[in-house]
Amino acid sequence: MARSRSSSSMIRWRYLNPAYYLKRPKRLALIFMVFVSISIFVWDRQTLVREHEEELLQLKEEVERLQIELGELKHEDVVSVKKSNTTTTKVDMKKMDGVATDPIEAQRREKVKDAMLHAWTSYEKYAWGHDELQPQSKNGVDSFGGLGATLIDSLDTLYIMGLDEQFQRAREWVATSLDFNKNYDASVFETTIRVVGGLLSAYDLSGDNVFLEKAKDIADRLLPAWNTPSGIPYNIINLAHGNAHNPGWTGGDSILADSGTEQLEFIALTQRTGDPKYQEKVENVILVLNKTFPDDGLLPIYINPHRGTNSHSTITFGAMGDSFYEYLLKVWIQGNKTSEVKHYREMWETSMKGLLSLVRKTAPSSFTYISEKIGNSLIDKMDELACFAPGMIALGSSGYGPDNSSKFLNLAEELAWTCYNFYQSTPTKLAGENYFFHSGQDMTVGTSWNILRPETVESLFYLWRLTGNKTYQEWGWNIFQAFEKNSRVESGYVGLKDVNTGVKDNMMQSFFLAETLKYLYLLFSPPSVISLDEWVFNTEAHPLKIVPRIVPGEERKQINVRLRTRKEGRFGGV
Ligand code: DMJ
Repeated sequence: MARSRSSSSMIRWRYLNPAYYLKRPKRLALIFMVFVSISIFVWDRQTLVREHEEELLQLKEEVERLQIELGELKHEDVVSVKKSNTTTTKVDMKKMDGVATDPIEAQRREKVKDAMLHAWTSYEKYAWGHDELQPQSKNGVDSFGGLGATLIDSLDTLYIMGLDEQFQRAREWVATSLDFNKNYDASVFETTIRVVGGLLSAYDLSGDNVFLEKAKDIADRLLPAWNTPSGIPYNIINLAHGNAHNPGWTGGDSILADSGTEQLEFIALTQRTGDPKYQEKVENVILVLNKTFPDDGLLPIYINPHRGTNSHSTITFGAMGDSFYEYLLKVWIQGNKTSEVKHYREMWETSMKGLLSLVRKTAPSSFTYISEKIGNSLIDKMDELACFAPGMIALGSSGYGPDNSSKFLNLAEELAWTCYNFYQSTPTKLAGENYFFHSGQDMTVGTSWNILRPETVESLFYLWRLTGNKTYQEWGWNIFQAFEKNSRVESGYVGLKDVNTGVKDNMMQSFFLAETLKYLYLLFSPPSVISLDEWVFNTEAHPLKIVPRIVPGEERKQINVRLRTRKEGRFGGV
């Protein structure tokens, strides 16, 4: 009995005995296959669950993002309808309120806004509708033909700073009182960068058509200036009659910067109106210059408008040369860096090779500077105006491969240090108009006035945005404080006749409100405020929205699509 019980329990447990399988390979194979199938099944289920969880998470994030976007769209709709029935779409600067910033940055930004308010209020009170304010004598002057230059130059700064009431008052003046039918010989360059640029920027920010209409009006009055044998424009034109000529002191020549600094504005105008004539005129200038573009990409400052070639004259990144190089880079950016604008980038890179050949260092402190050139001789002089170059070089540096990119960024940083020292080296801590570099003496002020120029703070703004290095904010803050100390007067801001003595002049330049204060304000604002990925600044610091480029022959079709997408709000506010 005992034996039979033990043999039946052995039969029950035989499956656990390895010998049971080893003796019969078929059983072993079967058990192996069952094991593999179960493993695969379990692994597959786990993977499915994981994938499912990931998908769920992504969907949740997407729903959250869409909810935020919906909320913003609803808010924007309400604000636009309330504020202006002419507004199609607008950029909401109040979004900045939600962005967390350093309390010191916020405080400094407020101080700059306060400076703008002081400058603007003084202009409103004493020079309303005139081109510029003379703060000491408390009156307006019409240095640009009575086009309200300060008012137009200030529109976007007011808008960006959220000075809404001031912006609305300025908008009303543009709508009701701005009249371009003036029997006045205007500078094509100054009128383009301040007036066309200022109006287009106000249009891009506010979506208010009145600005676009006015920009078209003044651009149409400037356009005959390009009717020359070569297509290089005359630099002066009568706004009422359209007669164009060059200033007597150039010997009949056109000026490089004056002829090569309308591209951004006129291309933008074509993009926004669908009319190709503006873009055609200004792009032709670059094609003409490209025909005889030298290997070092450096052009003398005078061009013969009949032949389209340069006359023997100074080569400089300062006065009369500067913004020609700036626009080669910026049209490439405005054109979305596509193949159609490749030649702008190529020309700019060629000019940067030339710029490297002008770079020198001072003794004993090794400040890096950009010299000037006449014929084959280098001149050890640099204008404060050329201090826009560090910003331009930094902006263009990312378009190179890694080696050149860091080489150019380093150069930009070295040059910015020199420009900052143009300020730091004077008793007032404000820079003179130009500097000479004599061996053993580092930098010496040449022309010693300061007219509230923006170029150094412009470069500090770009360098801070592109490197994130807060040192540039500190330098900008020091410069701002020097303006506050030396240039702020009871009724506005004035320049200095001499940065050594601090003696004041009697002029509040319109670019102080358009550029100097705007770049300072943006230096202390989050990088999302007028993002460099979405906007390109003209040479007067007017941000223009980057939109798809118009292909010649397709203008009408493209503009219709663009207007449709603008209404649908797919351009993120503009
Ligand atoms: C501005 O009108 C522009 O920045 C121009 O390109 C150069 N000069 C002044 C400011 O200094």
